[in-house]
Amino acid sequence: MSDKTNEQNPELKAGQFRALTEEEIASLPGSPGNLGRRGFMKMGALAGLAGVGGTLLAGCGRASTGEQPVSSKAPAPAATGMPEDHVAPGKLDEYYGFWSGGQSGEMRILGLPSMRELMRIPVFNTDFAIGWGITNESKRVLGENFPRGGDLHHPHMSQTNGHYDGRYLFMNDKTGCRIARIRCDVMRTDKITSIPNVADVHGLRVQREPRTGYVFANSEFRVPSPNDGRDLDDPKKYQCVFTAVNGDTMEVAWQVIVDGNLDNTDCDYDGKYVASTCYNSEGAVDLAGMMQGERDWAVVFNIKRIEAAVKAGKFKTIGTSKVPVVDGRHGSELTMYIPVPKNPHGLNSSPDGKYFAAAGKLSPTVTLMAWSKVDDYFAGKLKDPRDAVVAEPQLGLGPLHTAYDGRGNAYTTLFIDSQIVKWNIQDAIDAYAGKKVNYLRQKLDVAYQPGHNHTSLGETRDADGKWLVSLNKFSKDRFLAVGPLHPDNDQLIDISGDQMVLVADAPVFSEPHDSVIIPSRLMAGKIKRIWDRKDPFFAETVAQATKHGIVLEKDSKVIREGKKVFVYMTSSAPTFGLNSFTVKKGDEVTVVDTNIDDIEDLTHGFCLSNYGINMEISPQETSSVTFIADKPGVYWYYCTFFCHALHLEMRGRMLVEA
Ligand code: K7E
Ligand code: CUA
Ligand code: CA
Repeated sequence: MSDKTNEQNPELKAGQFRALTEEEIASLPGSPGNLGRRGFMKMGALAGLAGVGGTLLAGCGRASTGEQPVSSKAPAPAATGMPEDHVAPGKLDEYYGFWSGGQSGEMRILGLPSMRELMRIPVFNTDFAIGWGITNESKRVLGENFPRGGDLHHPHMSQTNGHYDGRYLFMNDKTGCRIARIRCDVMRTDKITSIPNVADVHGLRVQREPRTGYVFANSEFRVPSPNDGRDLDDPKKYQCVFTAVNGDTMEVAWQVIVDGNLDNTDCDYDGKYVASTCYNSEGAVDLAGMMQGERDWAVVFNIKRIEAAVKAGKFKTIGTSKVPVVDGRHGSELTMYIPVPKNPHGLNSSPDGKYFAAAGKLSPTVTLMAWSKVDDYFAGKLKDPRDAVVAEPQLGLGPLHTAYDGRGNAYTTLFIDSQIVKWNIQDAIDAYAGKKVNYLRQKLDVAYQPGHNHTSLGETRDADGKWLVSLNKFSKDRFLAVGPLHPDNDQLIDISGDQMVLVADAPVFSEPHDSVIIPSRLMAGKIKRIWDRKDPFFAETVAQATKHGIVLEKDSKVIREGKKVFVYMTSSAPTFGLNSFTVKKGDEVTVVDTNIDDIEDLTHGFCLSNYGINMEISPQETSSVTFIADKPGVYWYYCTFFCHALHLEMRGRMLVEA
């Protein structure tokens, strides 16, 4: 960041900015004078953008949000009877929502329409309730020297023929350059893969056709290649790669070197292409530089050609990684670069399989491109990649992400305007072709500053057009004060009628970026309520016990191998199989606990006082933990899940001899 003075706020340096006061807003040229808090939020966001680098929003004045007339008034929610999101006590939600936990590193399960949080699944984070990052079973998934946390943005469920199939959820860790997989049958993270040759993993999507298949991952940050200390301050030599991971084995299949960078990604419904937005075609390393160009691009990857190139050995490897890396920079026959305005963000395929949309972010437009034109380009029938664009509707300020209802409408979040704009795809195409049609259907105020939005089933062929969630970054005054850190506000919107209707506000902990909404009927019978004793998640622990001659369901026994001590015990409400066990200071102790209760919901815990250890052991599960008994004395272990009237009495002693 330079020392140049910020033009808007002379007392601040470039790159620094503050929200304007209400008086300052009222005095701005073109200001309606008396802005409510919504206007205030918008101006704050604008001031932030304007305050850096001096480049304002591309191609639009501050107050212009497109010449097409549209009502931004929110229709009143249903005035009579129960609210639409009411799910009575004892009743079940119609949809699951799988929610990103952002910088908390976890994934969350919500019920819709109630927006009740049902469960948190630790993924990249450590979690004391579950013992994630503590148990041996979780460390086998995380790796021994796992980072402390993660930044989870994009959860997506595996698909078969463009339908959710209930097998896995895949998600990214932006900071740790990792991809994780959650098994939907037990809702537990079962694989984490580190992506080589990248500096982050941001956008993530799954292959729809014929199935997942590939998990596609973008990296946003450009770095030297390999990033081993060379070319430190020579940004021209930095690069970025696109990654495809095999969703079955979770091994990295191939990577593609690109020009610029990669932000969000989505694929087609034919298994042929995957596309990503790039906001840094400039290859800059500062904000002003990344906003220099009026256009960046969307890059399309030709999957079949990439596979063929890898098969033919037309690849290199980078550094110590063995992953095949092909060159997809300009001029390559593997890729297509479609110019789009300016610093695009979200990339979203329409559920009819025909189009993909890049949201303009710094341009008030969304660029709609046709997969059929991509076919034409790779067949040599389309010369100018820009001719793949079939519509470029002007929607409002700060378009970030687009969702679809399966009835021909698209819903785009406007970060700066704090609105969802509903627009009609065919009308936008007709308008682009020169017809006089109004493609705008409605603008709905949301509170405030939406990032992603998501429609029920909207990323599959089954888009049902019932619900839309707007994942808003700011909640400001919508909830009781809880300190300077505010919750985000995820709003539920009914889109089943002609007009969007705001139904509920749901506070959420930082920071959901994305979510998927899946009918509960689709998951019926797929989610286990009790562990299977043969489950692979703890199979390695079972194998080790078998070597010791232990039957985990029956035996509670201590086995010593030199300085290694294995403590096997059962848990059955309200007792541990061992009342006490004795070890020596310095021993490496492994406690293996098996919950032999087979009653649904009867979970036990094993918590060892003053050793920083807790683990969850659900019915028929085995959990284990290994630690050094480095402190002599008496240490109680106790059950942490209230399992029985005598739950508090469910405890025992570890005696550590000096
Ligand atoms: Cu828009 Cu990481 Cu999908 Cu956040 S990204 S909003
Ligand atoms: Cu077992 Cu509480
Ligand atoms: Ca740019």
